[in-house]
Amino acid sequence: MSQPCLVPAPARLTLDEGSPFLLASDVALVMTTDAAGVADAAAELRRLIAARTGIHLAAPTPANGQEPHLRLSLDHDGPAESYRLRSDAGAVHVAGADAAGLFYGVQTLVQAITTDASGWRIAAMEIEDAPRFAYRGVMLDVARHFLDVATVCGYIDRAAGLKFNALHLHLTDDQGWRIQMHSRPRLTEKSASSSVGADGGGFYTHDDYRAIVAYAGRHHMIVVPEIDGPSHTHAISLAYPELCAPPVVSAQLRRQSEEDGNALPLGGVAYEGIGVGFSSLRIRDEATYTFLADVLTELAALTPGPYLHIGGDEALGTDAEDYDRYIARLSRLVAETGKTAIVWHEAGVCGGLAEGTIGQYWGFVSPTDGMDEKTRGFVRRGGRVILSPADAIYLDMKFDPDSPLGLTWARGVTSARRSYEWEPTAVIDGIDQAQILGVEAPLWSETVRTSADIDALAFPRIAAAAEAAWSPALGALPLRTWESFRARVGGLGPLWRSLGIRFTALSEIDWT
Ligand code: TNX
Repeated sequence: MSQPCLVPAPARLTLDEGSPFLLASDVALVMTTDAAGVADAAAELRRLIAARTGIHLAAPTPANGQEPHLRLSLDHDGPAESYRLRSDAGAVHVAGADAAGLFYGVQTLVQAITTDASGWRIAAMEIEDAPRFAYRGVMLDVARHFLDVATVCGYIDRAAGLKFNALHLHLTDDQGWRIQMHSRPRLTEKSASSSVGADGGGFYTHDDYRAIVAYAGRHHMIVVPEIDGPSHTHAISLAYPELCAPPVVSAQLRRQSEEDGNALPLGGVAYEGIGVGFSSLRIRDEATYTFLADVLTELAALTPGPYLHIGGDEALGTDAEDYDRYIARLSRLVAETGKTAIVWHEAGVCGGLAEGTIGQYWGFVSPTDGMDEKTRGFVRRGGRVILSPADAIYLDMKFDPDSPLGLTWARGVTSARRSYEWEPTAVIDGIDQAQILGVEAPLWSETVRTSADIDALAFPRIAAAAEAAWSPALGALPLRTWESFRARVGGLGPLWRSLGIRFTALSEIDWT
């Protein structure tokens, strides 16, 4: 019996000699409790088994000793989000420490289904598994191109299946504002219809956003909304020009706009190019903070998760003192809403940064330009760090030089191997396991328009990010090696296909 292909690699896996469990339509699905979350986990299991095997299991029943059965329970004694899975010829038992743990155990069970001439089977084994990091994120940029609710929910399905638990939505940028604000209706009336490449726009109503939050919640994911500033704010100027400083149009931005035929981001003109850093809010004007307080308060009320992201990246046209002033005000505004701020790493050395602010690092696996020093600033202020090393897990980097999808600024084409072979505790000196809140894989959407584009860029490299976020350290287990990963991911091809994931069949991966 070949090894089951599990991604992310579980913390402990012991294969038994015994006969496998045979999965067929006579298998009972047993729930030992109807506690919250168990019925959802059972529904997820039935859905996934039907997709993978075509077998439609009967609705779950209370335990009655009948075999063969799949049993779901909530009696695992382990940390948050952990689970235990035991399988033999008679039964498969998944026990969660909580509803999230049970959900993750179900994902593992489905990955473990293999097939041969005699049918569908699950190897006899025992797994004890728990996440390494508490925050395991993916990010979608819905600003450069708007992505509709169905597309976002499709990505939630995919990410939750890899045990991610946070969806960061980059809701605002120069090219568009994507969320309705009752306090500031002009934002979606004036600032939401543009995108990179003039592909049209869009925005989420409150109900749309609530639908995403609820869908994420059923998949044990929080939503982390981002309102970027003080730069990446040109779209705001279309609705509230009085809040925005004149754009800093560099020679480079001018050249680029000529090359790709985009209008310069001048007053009242939508920006549909891919330049960054030219826009800024008016940092010394109180009206700016009245606006931001309205927006953050409304967004906080819509968002059950504990975080609001305030951007802070690439403020190229903002001087250091003004930048500091903005970050100080915003990180405190977020604290006033009862949430914790997350901010890109540039803000780590700002004097006024609120205590406990979380920093998100987007430099390389080997830091350059003092980005490591900035990131250590968050820890000095009692905050922790989310790692998104761009040359490893920016999923919008090209996987193939000849594909129109993807960018190349983070050290060119990013192979799956480069996505995989990095260790979170080795990125920034002085930032260790305890200071790392987690790992997040962003997907910026300059070149992304559709769900198929997302799949092609994200899969399979998203699996490498999942493993960095969930599994023990690189090299700490026989499974935590590139050779093991390329075989395990390869084994997921049939499952991904059955779920409609249009992954890129990179030649580095050992597809089966
Ligand atoms: C950098 S890294 C950005 C985004 C771009 C992305 C493209 C960071 C925080 N900002 O504005 O969309 O590169 O890869």
